Parts: sequence; structure tokens; C-alpha cells
Amino acid sequence: MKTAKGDHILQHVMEQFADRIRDYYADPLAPLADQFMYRTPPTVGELRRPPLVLLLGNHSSGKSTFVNHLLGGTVQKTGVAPTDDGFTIITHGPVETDRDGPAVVGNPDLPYEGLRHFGDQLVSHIRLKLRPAELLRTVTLIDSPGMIDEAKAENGRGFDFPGVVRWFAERADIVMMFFDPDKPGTTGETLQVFRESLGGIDHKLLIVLNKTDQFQNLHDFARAYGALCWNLGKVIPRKDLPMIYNTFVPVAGQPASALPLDDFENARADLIGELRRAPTRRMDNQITQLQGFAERLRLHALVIDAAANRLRRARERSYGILVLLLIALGGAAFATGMVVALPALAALAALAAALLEWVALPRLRKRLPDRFDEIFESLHDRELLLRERAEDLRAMWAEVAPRAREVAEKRGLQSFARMKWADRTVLDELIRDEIPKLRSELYDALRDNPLDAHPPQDPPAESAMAVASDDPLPLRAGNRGPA
Ligand SMILES: Nc1nc2c(ncn2[C@@H]2O[C@H](COP(=O)(O)OP(=O)(O)OP(=O)(O)O)[C@@H](O)[C@H]2O)c(=O)[nH]1
Ligand SMILES: [Mg+2]
Repeated sequence: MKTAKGDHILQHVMEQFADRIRDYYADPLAPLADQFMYRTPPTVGELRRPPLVLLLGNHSSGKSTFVNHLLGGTVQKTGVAPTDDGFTIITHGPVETDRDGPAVVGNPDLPYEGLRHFGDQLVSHIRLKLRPAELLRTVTLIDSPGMIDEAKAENGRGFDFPGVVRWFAERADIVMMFFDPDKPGTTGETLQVFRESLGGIDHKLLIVLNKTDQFQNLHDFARAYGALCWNLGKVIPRKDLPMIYNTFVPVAGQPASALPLDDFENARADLIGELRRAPTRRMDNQITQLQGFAERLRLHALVIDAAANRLRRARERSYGILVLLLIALGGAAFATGMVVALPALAALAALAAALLEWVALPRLRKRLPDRFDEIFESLHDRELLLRERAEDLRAMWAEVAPRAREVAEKRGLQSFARMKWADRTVLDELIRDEIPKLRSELYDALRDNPLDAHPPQDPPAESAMAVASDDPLPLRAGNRGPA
């Protein structure tokens, strides 16, 4: 059984990893991001936020019931009609307190300020609940509005629903997507969210076919399961089927199921086990995020740097030709005794330089961002030939390219200082050696200090989820309620 001491050791190890991740962002990534106007790295507050578990799903799929089951009490309202129309952030606090959206997004100690950009309508649909449940010391749960049939997010809900889901999903360490036998993946909004909000995050997505106790026979179960797979196949762009947790939460007064429930109960234990692993997943996710940031920054910076070098070289070449021409013409003027032509020659040189500075070079500067794809291809020709990497690399470039172009167009390529060779080497080594090493060290540390040494169990009450730790330091920033 896990001990408080073991938890503290693991927590200490996690803090060390968090510090190393922070250090990599501080140097070399932040200065390079600044030099090439790439995105700002995550703030310390974001890096220190508690692990987040986001619960999504169609309305009435049992999200809130699952939350209550986890916390061993009635924290969320449940019901057959659409119950939740907002996002509820449920986090640890010593006494039961509820806060409204404006207090949540306006508190700089909480990592939710970014939600303000989605407008007042969203803010009024956000709630923070502080509860003393032990589970919440290590994870923060986010219950969400049930998805409905018509994908009319912007007009129907008054805020950009897929955008908000993406915002939470990007920051979450686990995203649970709930389906139920009534609507196994057929809800319009669910499909829209898969397409618009969950792209690129399948590594943290857990699919749940819930309420399996409602199936009266195997045939019904097979139909619903098949329909779910069919629908997922349309929206998840991967070859293999993701793992689906077929499970239910016992609800009083429900008719007894005709199917044996053991497997469904085991799946619930597995699902809760995954949820309890959120803190270690968070570290893994942060390494993935660090790697993604470094690789994208590298593409962005290398292409801009190469384009800026082309511009610099074109300038040097043009001036070189001009100077040579002047020397030749000046020499000829001296040789032929036509010294009177020298002032005219000087004026011509000034005109040529002006044309170069105000016409030819600005034109090239404008054209170069359109050639970024070609520059990217030529910089990575070798890597692109290695087939496995090619698709990933091109997809990554497609993500980075719009911003790289925008920055080059708005700021002007001439304003970027040349990338130092040493900086480039440090960045390459970080991506090639240090981040993979960091990850394998994390796995070693987890093997030596397993968080989940005992099999996951259902929580009969809050205390069952206790992680006996009175100082969850690295998780504090976001876990603390508003002052
Ligand atoms: N039989 C059965 N009923 C369930 C299960 N989970 C939830 N329910 C019932 O389904 C209804 C809807 O559950 P909620 O937890 O409110 O569903 P939700 O996903 O939060 O719904 P919205 O907030 O509207 O999105 C409630 O009446 C629950 O009692 C389950 O596993 N089995
Ligand atoms: Mg609900």
C-alpha cells in the first residue's frame, strides 16, 4: 500500500522534473522565442497548475453522476433533462465554497484568466467549487455542459463552445469523453467538438461508453458499441480503435441489468485508476508540451533565419556588385581623363543605392514569406526523405507556417538578428538528446516510486481516494481557492 512518505518522495521527484522543465523554458527557449517572436512559453503559473481532468459528453451521459461518485457526495446536480449549461471547475479547498465566473477568471492566482477572452457569456457560465475531498488534492475535475444535437454552438450557447472545449482540452491531462446507449456518438455537437476541439490530443483522450447497466441484452450492447465505433471512426483520424471503457455508475432505483456487470465494474476501476494517474500523466504531458514547443520554435526560427539570411545576402551581393561597378567605372574615368564624370557617377551610385533600399530589397522582403514553404523544404530535405518523419514534420510546419509568415510580414525580415550557431546547437541538442533523456528519467523515477503500486479501486467514500499528503506543493498554485 502506498505511504505518505512514498507520496512525498514522488512529489519531490515531480518537483525536480517541474524545475527542470521550467529551466529549459527559461533558457534556451524563452530568449529564442523572444528573438524570433514565437509564442510566449507557458508561465510558471501554468506549469504549476494542478492536473486537470476534463469530462465531456452528450447531455445525460452521466458526467455529473460520475463526478459525484468520484467525490463520494452530491457535488453536482444530475438529471435526465439537460442539467449543466456551464463549466464547473471542482478543486480542493478546506471548506465548501462556490465562486462565480468573474471571480474565477479575474483571479491571477488561478490558471483560468485566459477564459476571459471568450466573453462575458462564457464567464457567466463558469463556476468554481472548492471541496475538501482528498482526491481533489491531486486532480482538479472540470464538468462540462452536455452536448446537444444541433451544432449551433455560437448562437445557441452564446459563446464559442468548441473554442472553450479546446482551451480546456489543451490544458487538461486527461479528457474523458462520455457516451451513453441512447446517443452513441450521434450528437451533432459531439462530432463538431471532435473535429474542432480535440485534434492532436488523442493521447490524453479516454472514451467512455457509460450507463452500460441499461443494456437489457448483448444484442443492444453490441449495437451501441458498434455504432459508437462507427461514429468515432469518422472523426478520429487514426488507424487503430482507441480504448473504450464500457462502464456505468450504480444509481439507486435503476432497473437491474440483464447483463453480467463484473466487466463493466472492472472497466470503472480502470478508468478511475487512469484518473488517479493524472499527476504523473501531467509530467509526461508537460514534457510532450516542452518537446512540441521546442520543435515548433526550431522550425519557426530556422525558416525565418534562413529567409532573413537570404535577404542579407541579396543586399550584400547587390552592394558588392554596385561597389565593383563603381570602381570599374571610376577607374575607367580616371584612365580616360574624364574626371568630370565622377560627380555624375556618384549621383548614379546614390540613385542605385536608393532604388535598392526602397524598391528592390523591400520587394524581395515582401516576396520571401511566400517562399517559406520552399525554404522549409530545402532546410529539411534530408529529414523529409526519411519517410516516417516526413508527414509529422510537414504537419508541424503547416501549424507553424501561418504565424511565421505573419511575424515576417508585420515585423520585416530585416529586423531579425542572425541566429547564433551556439544557440542552434543548444536547441538541436535539447530536442535530440535532452528532452528524450528527461522523459526516460521520468519513466525510471516512476518505476522506482510508483504512484499506483496498488490496483485502482472504486472510492466508497472520499477517504478512499486519499493521497496522504498535507503539502501538495507543486500543485498548490491552482489548487488554492481565491483569497
Ligand atoms: N442507469 C444509469 N443511469 C445513470 C448512470 N449515470 C447517470 N445516470 C442517470 O442519468 C441521468 C443523467 O445523469 P447526469 O450525471 O446528470 O448526466 P450529465 O452527463 O451530467 O448530463 P448534463 O449535465 O445534462 O450534460 C441521471 O438521471 C442519472 O441518475 C449510469 O451509469 N447508469
Ligand atoms: Mg451534468
